[in-house]
Amino acid sequence: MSMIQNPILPGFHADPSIVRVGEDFYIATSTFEWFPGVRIHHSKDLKNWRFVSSPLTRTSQLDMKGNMNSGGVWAPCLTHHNGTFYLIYTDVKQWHGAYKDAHNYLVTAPAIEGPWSEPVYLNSSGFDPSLFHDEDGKKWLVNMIWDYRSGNHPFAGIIIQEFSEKEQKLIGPVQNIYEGTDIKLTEGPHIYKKDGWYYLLAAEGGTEYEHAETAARSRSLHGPYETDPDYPLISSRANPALTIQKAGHGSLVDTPAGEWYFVHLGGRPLQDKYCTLGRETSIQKVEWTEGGWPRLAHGSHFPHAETKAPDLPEHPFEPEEPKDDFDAEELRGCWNSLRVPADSSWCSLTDRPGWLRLYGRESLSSVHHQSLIARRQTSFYCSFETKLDYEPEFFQHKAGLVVYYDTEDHVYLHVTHHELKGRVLQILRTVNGAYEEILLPPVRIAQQGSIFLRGEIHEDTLHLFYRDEETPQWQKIGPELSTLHMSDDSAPEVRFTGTFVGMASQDYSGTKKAADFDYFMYEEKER
Ligand code: 6LW
Repeated sequence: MSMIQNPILPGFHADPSIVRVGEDFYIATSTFEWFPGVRIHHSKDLKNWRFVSSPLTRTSQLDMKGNMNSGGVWAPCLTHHNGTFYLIYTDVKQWHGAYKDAHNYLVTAPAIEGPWSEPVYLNSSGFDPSLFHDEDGKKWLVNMIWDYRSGNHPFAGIIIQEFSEKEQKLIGPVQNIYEGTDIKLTEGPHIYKKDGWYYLLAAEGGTEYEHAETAARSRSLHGPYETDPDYPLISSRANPALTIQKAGHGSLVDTPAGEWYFVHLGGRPLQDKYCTLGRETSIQKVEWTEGGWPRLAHGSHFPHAETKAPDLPEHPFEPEEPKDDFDAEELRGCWNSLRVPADSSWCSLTDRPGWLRLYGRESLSSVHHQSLIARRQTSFYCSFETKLDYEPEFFQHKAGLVVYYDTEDHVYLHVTHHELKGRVLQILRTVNGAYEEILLPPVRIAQQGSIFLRGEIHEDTLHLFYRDEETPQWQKIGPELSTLHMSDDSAPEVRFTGTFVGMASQDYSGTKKAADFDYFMYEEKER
């Protein structure tokens, strides 16, 4: 029997929304403050997945300049109807404390690769918006709603409102259709119609170790919705032995032959707590009871680390090349920037052909104009390296290799200038927003020529290395560092992304000094 190994999308890929179009499956996942917005993966067998598109590529669709960490694109919803893809998404500007500010939008496209439309503004009443296409042709926006009157626990249920395609706006009354169960914090809704029932699936319990997904149903879209008497459908609650923790928020899909699957988020903790890879996407086979409720096919509420594959021909894709030589004119799909697009004002593959040039801008703690390009860490065992041409003239010129969670937590091995030593290497680390220089004094290096920088991650440890053109062997630099602070679970406030590795460049003087990267190699290792 063929099995699917979880997670199917390793590394930070949270809040999966799945849709089938004919024989093709697509999953859209959240991207938060990373640009471009929303990642879509494609599969033909639910087992093998490849990245296919990121719809939000322009600031007219998504401008996250100034957005707080873990704001931006939360839980998107991807659907397909009459030859058109519909993507509903939130841009969360601010969400800590009593002040909530999230805006919901719709974009559409004739094909998954685009072109994706300009956005239609929908509402700002809550987050996790999704779209339901009813059989009568009407479309309904479904989202969790904040109760702005009620302080710290402002989750007030799931609302629906009609979306008029003709008028391109929401019309008619807002109706609260479901207040959730005693697990509380009901969010992430998706509605499905099956055998005359409207099924409402919603996430509950907050997106950490208490997370869960609950099903409810009604004969009418407008309710009343009855909760599955055996809820939740899935949760890792109270079972720390499970490989996949935090199981919850997800969505349902069927195969052409009528087999059902639930894709959901989950985290794999290090030391029983720290999910440095963020919340990843897993899949479980689902069966329906005679009474018409969905159940995990293996017969419990707990996520399994593998699930039975559907009866579909296997369809593997070419694996991604570990080394990116930056020879193309556009960045590969694995690369991301912070909050705004990687445009030619700071990021170029053509100003020095064959190299990625980053014009230095603000610090790694800026929520506005960072020159940083990074990719997800997708394995607990990996290495990454780059070759850098950079001639700093001032201590506020920096460029190098970064391991980045957010502005509060990152590690930076970089080349900079020291008044007495000239060109030096330095390691900066920020833990929970507190900044420290790990390497004091900085290490003097060759004053000319390329510098090679490397990192190796083994579970919760990070080692850094360098060499120059004259020395073929890597030299270790700095102490062994812990990666645990670069996780969802290590900050005082809940946060949602995961660890990235990449390249960055700063020039606080405003003159945009260039740093040139010849390649970036990311390799996964056996344990
Ligand atoms: C997601 C929502 C949630 O939109 O976390 O805690 C958000 N709740 O469902 C980020 O994944």
